[in-house]
Amino acid sequence: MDLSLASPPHLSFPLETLARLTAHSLKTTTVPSSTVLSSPALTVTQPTLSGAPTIVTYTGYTAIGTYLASTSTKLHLSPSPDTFSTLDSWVSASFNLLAPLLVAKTFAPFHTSAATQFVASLDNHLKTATYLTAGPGSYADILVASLLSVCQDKGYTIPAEHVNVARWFTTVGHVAGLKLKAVVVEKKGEKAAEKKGEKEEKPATAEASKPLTPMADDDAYRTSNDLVASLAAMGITYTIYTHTAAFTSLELEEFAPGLAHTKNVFLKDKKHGYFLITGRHDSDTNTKIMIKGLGLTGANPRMASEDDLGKYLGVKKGSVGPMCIKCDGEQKVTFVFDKRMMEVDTIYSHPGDNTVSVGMSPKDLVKFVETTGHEVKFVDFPVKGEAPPASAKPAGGEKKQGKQGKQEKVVAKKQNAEGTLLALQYKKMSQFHEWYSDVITLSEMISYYDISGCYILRPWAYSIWDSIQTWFNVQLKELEVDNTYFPLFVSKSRLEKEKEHVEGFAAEVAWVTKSGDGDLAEHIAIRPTSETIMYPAFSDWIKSHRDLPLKINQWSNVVRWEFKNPTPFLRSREFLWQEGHTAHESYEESQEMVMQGLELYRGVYEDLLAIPVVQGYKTEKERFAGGFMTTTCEAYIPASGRAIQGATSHNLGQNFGKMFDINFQDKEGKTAIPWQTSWGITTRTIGVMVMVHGDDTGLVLPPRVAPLQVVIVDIISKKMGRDVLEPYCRDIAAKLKAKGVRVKYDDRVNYTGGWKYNHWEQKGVPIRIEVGPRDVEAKSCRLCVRYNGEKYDFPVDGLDGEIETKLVAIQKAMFDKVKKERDEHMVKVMEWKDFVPNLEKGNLILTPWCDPKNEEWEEKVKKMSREEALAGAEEDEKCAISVAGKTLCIPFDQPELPKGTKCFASGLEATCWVMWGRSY
Ligand code: 86X
Repeated sequence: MDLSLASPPHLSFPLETLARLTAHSLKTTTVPSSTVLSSPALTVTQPTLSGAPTIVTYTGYTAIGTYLASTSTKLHLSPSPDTFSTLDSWVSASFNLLAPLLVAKTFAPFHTSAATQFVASLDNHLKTATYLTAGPGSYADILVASLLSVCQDKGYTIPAEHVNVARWFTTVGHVAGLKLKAVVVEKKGEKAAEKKGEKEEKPATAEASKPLTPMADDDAYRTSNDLVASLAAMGITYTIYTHTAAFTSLELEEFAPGLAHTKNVFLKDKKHGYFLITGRHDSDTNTKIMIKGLGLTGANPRMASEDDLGKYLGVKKGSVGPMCIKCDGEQKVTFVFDKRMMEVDTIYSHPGDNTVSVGMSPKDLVKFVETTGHEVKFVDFPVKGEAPPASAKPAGGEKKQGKQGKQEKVVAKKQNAEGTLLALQYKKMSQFHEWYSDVITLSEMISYYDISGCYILRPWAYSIWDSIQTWFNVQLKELEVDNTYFPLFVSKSRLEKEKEHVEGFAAEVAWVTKSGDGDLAEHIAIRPTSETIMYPAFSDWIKSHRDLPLKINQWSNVVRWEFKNPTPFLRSREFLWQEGHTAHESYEESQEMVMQGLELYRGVYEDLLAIPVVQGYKTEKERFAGGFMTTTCEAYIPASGRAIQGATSHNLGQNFGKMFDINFQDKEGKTAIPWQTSWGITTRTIGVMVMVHGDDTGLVLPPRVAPLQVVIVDIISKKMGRDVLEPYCRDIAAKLKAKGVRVKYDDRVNYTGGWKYNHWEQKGVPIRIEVGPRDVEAKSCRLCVRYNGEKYDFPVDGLDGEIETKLVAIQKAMFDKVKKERDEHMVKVMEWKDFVPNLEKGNLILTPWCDPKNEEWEEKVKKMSREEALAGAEEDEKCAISVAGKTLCIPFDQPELPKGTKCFASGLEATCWVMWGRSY
């Protein structure tokens, strides 16, 4: 299967140029200067071992890929169809946007602005992904990085704020073995000061994460650094990279994600002497595990002093690496090596200098250590956050809990050296976008995927969708709407039958054009919505007034190939939804259905997700063009000051009936066209919930949709162990479960209590119950409320009742809290001059309006507000969402409109109040 949008693009740029440019940027030593590239096929003159050159010709992307592969042994190319289809959008976007810059002799502002637009979207993508497609060596990464490198050669500077691009750029160059020139990170000097409106201070991490940059001249370094010189002497293959001083392996991870670094600890033990432990950055190089592993009796090693560090390893604090063992001529130090190290291809460590990282195979590293006369002692250190091996003592616990046989791999969350979970790195109010990404990943709702705009909904997210579905299905039964399922595919002729419907959407339709190698005679679209799929069946099914009303619903996925910035849940290329479609005898009946549909959506937002919405009509400009009238639920996200369309319910009138020949014999025997409705709500709901309720600690879930409503965590100590705490906690859990509370006793022994608190807070569980020795003695427990941090003790007797009422109270309080916030941001504006200042404050604005059908003035307001707003600030690059004010709806609930009130924009007589805002 092949989506036409993702099939090899018809580049507006000649392949010849691509080949030339790509070659140009590949300054690897293995590329001979005699390389000849021509088009449309690519001809490469390659030296052979015997010295006689061979000429190889390839075509298309394969050519470039193969060529790139031939220039580097480290390139991991996987030319599967998948790789091809996923790279194309990035490659074609880079070409289209960078092309003017690549061919320009001198730069005009528009040259760089197109490139910067591209770099901004790249940066945005790389905020949440390490690479463009699946892995480090994908064609997309290499081609795009190569093109950027050419732009740089020509003098283009990647704007300093795009630190993600900078990091990715060097990493790709690095991993792929390409010698890409480092990104010049512009110093924030006068230029920045010139900019109006002080921009946010660059976060400290942006400064710190100066990426790895290849050594300008490794020959010089090789001779100046003894350790590296000895590698060369031993014939060990290695690579050297420079970076700003890195004091921890965590920093290195930031510089170059995806690479394996060492983490080194130098210890002194009174009885057993000195130890240098070299572990993988993501291992738990716990000394207790080392002691067990090496069978050291009576050992109690401590961190060695800085003096000792200098004396035995010849380095300063922060620069220790395994190669420093060479200094220990007297063999005083035991070298301990993490077994997991052997799993990686290349391991990076400091050669006694923490501005440099040297990469080599772990086998070579072992060989190096052995030639210094040290025996390498291997220890089986666990992955950080994973259960320690059976032989080790579990954190805080007494009983051993080894998983004999298969060792389960747990993906480690971000943790610090002590193994405690790291908090969110961003603040909701100051770095909303980054915060959001952190919350949805750390709460285990979302995993990223290698196709832009597509995300994995993990159980924690899907479960919320599940509870929305469960509730919704009950309501549908009540309304006598039946569930159905229609095919995913739609033929071209059907899709295009109703012109107005597809108009304006055509670019978003994804097509299947092939099966296997063969082209399909008729291209098949993937449903962006199902009107055109369902209504031909309606035409078959509806013959008489007795067949009406017809009320069906479908839960499904739909695909809309959006080009606007994708955001998990809010705007994804594939999403899940419910779409209701009904047909009725009369307009009145259809209109009743429209309102019933909309009322269900209010229920989902307000009653389940605890998010207030404003219900209303869309204006002529904003309604669904294929129908006749659109109603909507509009939500508000205080942290971004933006509104978001929550769900819509349409009265389709008789448009579709006419186009799809749907008609029936009415009660008088006359032929009539039914009145239709359609209504939908999507997984966007989950994103809105995260944005509205989440806080600086992570997700905050309203009890009604929380996968777990209560989590029980016990505090094990010497004073009271598992034997007492476990039955106590299980008893509480059973009592709550009996009342229908979704409860879990977190009985894991390999995590500390503190870790668990943090974990479940990040996941947003409404109530945590803590049980410690004092609680057991008092026959009580401690309740901690997630949304407001409230903590109180409660007796176990009667706890089930307390929890039940508390969950209801939390649900209500969460709604009240955000409603108050929303209401504080709802203002009335009577005159144009107050409009943009209120948009700037992130307000929802009610204005008197001349006419819901006055599209001309609506467009004018949008345009004028954008211009006025941009004069004072910069367009929000990160979210690529507009600063213009849009109409959100004409609220059903209309304030009084005194006679003679004028429209705030046109000055004409006002007929209604309209709600405006910046929106998603
Ligand atoms: C509009 C209308 C309607 C049923 C709903 O809003 C609720 C559930 N459908 C959907 N719409 C399109 O019609 C549409 C059509 C194409 Cl071809 C497309 F590519 C994207 C679309 N997006 C929205």
